[in-house]
Amino acid sequence: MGQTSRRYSVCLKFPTLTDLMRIRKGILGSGCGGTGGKSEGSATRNEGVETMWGRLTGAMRVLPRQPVALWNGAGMRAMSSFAKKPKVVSVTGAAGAIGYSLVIRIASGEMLGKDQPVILKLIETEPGMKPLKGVMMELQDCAFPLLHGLHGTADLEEGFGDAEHCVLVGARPRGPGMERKDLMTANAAIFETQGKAINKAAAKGVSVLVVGNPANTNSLVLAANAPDVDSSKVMAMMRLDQNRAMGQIAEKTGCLVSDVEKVVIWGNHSNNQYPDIHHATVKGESAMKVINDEAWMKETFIPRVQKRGAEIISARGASSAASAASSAIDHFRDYVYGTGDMWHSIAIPSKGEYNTTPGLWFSLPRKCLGDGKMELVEGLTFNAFGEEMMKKVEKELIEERDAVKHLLP
Ligand code: NAX
Repeated sequence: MGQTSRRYSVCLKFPTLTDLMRIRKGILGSGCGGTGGKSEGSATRNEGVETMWGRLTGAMRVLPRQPVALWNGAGMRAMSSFAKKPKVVSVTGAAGAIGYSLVIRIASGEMLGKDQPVILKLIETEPGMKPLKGVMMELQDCAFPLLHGLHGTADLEEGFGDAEHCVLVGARPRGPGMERKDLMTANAAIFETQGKAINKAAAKGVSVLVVGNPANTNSLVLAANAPDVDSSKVMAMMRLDQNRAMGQIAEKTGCLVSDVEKVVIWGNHSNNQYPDIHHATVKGESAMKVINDEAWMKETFIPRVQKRGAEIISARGASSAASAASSAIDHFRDYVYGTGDMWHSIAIPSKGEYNTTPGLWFSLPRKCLGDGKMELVEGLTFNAFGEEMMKKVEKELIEERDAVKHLLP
């Protein structure tokens, strides 16, 4: 990716009394931090996006400071939106299909809570800068009170600067005649560079969610190139697979998705993953007993979850975007706020649990305890079919790791 200093930004800060008086008089309307600004009326069409965002600075300054009703994942409560320090969230591939859906939801407070201001740093390739401008304009037009800063850049260190959470969506799509292996090498190289930049520029304690495929092996490459980042905070997204599996079980049993618990996606975000319902419950009853249809599980459910991405492409003519963005939101919200005894499939480096090869980003069931703390669900057993599925997906992850060995320092 071209490393340039090209960037766009919106700086939002709280108004002082003097600012408010000047805004009222129409003499403050553009420029970060309110210095040297033009009035809104004086900006012309050709002054560019920076100037338009400068206008936003003035507009948004007068918005907050009002108590608002908030939802923070634990329930409704009233609180000033200024109670918390803004968190920096960096998103790569922000102008792509998933990114477009994702950044709006982050800025609206769905990921980190409706009382948590955010500063968004959006990272794109050079060709992605133009559509990114458009995405940023839309973010501006949403007038989210929680959006306290907005920056767009192709420069990695700038984009990851002080990031507390990173959602890495940007990756190359598979081109004509490109083998999976070629795509893997091309994308893994992106994550090597991004790992180095995160290591250098992100905040201490940064947590990273890798969405770009192959997500599990990209996570491995990223963590290997970010030695100062806690590798257990580098996670490959499996939540979409989990949500897909829950949706299928809800449909099959005629229940609500919220009635379905303890579904596990073992292994990789790929066609070889093992969506496992042996421990799952529907309204507290064993899903295996409620469904009572092993053939459906093996011949319909598992392949459907594994290949859901392709099914969506053939129906929609485009890959899953809104559901992937929604799953990234679910993942981070639950990771930050915790969900008690609920199980989530999350891929972080294996320590050999469930006889998996240490160091692979092998998805296992975990409980989210809040503040990024997780606990492995232990003691689950497999039948012969499950053992075979586990071996198959582990073999795939080992092959992927071996294909990117040259990128592991
Ligand atoms: P798009 O092609 O619509 O968007 C990708 C965006 O990333 C583009 O705007 C592109 O300019 C940007 N980009 C490419 N390289 C970049 C780099 N080095 N730095 C910053 N930005 C970069 O793809 P989209 O549908 O948004 O999918 C993005 C990725 O998510 C793909 O790798 C896709 O395979 C993966 N997915 C992962 C899922 C998961 O569950 N883990 C599910 C959905 C999705 O398939």
